[in-house]
Amino acid sequence: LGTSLVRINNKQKHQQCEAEEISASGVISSPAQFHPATELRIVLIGGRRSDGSPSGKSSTGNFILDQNVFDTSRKTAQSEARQQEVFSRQVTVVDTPGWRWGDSREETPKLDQIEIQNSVHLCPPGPHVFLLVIPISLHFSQRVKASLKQHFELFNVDVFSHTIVLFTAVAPCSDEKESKIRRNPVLQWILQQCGNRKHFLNISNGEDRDQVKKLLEKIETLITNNGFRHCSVDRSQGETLRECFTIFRRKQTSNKNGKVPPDHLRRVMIGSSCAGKSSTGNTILRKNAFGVTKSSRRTTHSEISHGLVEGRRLTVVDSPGWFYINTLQETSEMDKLEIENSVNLCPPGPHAVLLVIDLITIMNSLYLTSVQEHMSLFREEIWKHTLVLFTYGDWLGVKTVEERIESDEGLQWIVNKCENRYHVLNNKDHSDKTQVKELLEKIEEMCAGNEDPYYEVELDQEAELETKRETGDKMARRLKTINERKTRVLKEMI
Ligand SMILES: Nc1nc2c(ncn2[C@@H]2O[C@H](COP(=O)(O)OP(=O)(O)OP(=O)(O)O)[C@@H](O)[C@H]2O)c(=O)[nH]1
Ligand SMILES: [Mg+2]
Repeated sequence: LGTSLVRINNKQKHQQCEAEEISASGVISSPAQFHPATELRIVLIGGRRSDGSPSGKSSTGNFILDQNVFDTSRKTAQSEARQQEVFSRQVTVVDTPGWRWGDSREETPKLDQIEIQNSVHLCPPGPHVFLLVIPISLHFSQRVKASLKQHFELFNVDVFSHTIVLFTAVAPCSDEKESKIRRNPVLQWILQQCGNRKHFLNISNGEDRDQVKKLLEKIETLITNNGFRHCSVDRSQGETLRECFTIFRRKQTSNKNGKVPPDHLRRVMIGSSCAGKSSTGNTILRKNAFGVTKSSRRTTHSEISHGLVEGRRLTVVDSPGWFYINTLQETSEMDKLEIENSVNLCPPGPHAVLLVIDLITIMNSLYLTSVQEHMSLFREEIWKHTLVLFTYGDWLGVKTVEERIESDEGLQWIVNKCENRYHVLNNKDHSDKTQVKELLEKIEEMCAGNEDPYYEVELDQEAELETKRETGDKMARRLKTINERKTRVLKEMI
């Protein structure tokens, strides 16, 4: 996206907003006052012929902007925005990939569809006009009509009411061409949908700038008729599209080990009680997925949640904590079962185990032993997939985390055991998106370095644990009934 995003300077943006505010409030009532517009935002759309030859959107873009800014030597794969001053207007043109004129939307590659959808987000706050670029020599069949309808649905807005049909040709417009348009029912249908707005562009005559001037004037008339409104654009859709892009790009680019990083990361959080496991899950998923300890609210069961973050599909498992200096024996059987079972909730196994440790508790020998013993609920190789996640980053003060680790032997042991993988989070700061992004990158690096990308779970163990848990649950229910009965009897006696 980086290259395709056009930087519109703030002043222009400001002017634009002002113009739109004024027009929206109706202060400017006469079209003459608005004409000519100071800024025009144009999206070029259209198809390709079945032999793959283009309809000329990129050439049209270059023609309008009077600059060779769009590459016409190859198929446009990405929507791109370019800006120039043309006839005293600041004109932004967005070029898009074309679909094949007769193809149904399903036949158009998904990435092209996303690129087409994204075009409207490249000219914020939204395009004034869509130019449907049609080479006059094209044969228009009923299939083309269906294809056009389906591809127009890619946009949320009523595209037709913002569209001008732009007939391109390599010769001047002739009567013969005019009559071809009149005779072709599909072309007539398209023109009707677009309120009969059309323009001819002889792209072989670059000298004739008057053609462009007239086009800009037609666009301005359209803007006036549309009540000076540009197409409204759903910003949240723009964000979702960017996430989709990242997923696609990541699929295409291999990481440095030649492995493709998993686009679906599974991770489990393990740690002592109140270390901030549930909060960490919420920070990563950017939502309140897990209940956070307030007074006595602690996590009692392993829970799973999902999300789409930084272009990755994430599965996060939260688990109950143990009292921080408990030996394994001192932790209740139910809690042990839940912790053990956490990794089974995301088969075939987690890519990362986040050993959550808060930076406010001193890692004394009891705490360290407790961590070691509770980690032994899993196979030794769990350490290869473990990253120390320090919470309470806001409590570090002027110290760096490295200084903190150096000053604490217990922490040193744990960080060494995890081959120096650690990350600091401040779960109270939801605005800092980079802390999660960096964590995801560290996890990917760990996956890439590991022979097995994830800690494989033993499926029969899951069934075994489930049976144990059910027995535990039954026992707990029985104890609860007995206790309730005892309480009732006692009350009656009293
Ligand atoms: N200041 C600060 N507070 C945090 C941070 N992370 C968590 N907390 C607070 O620490 C408390 C415990 O957080 P939880 O996320 O519930 O801890 P947990 O590990 O899930 O606890 P259990 O479910 O009992 O095992 C809550 O009051 C959080 O708001 C952090 O980075 N900074
Ligand atoms: Mg919790």
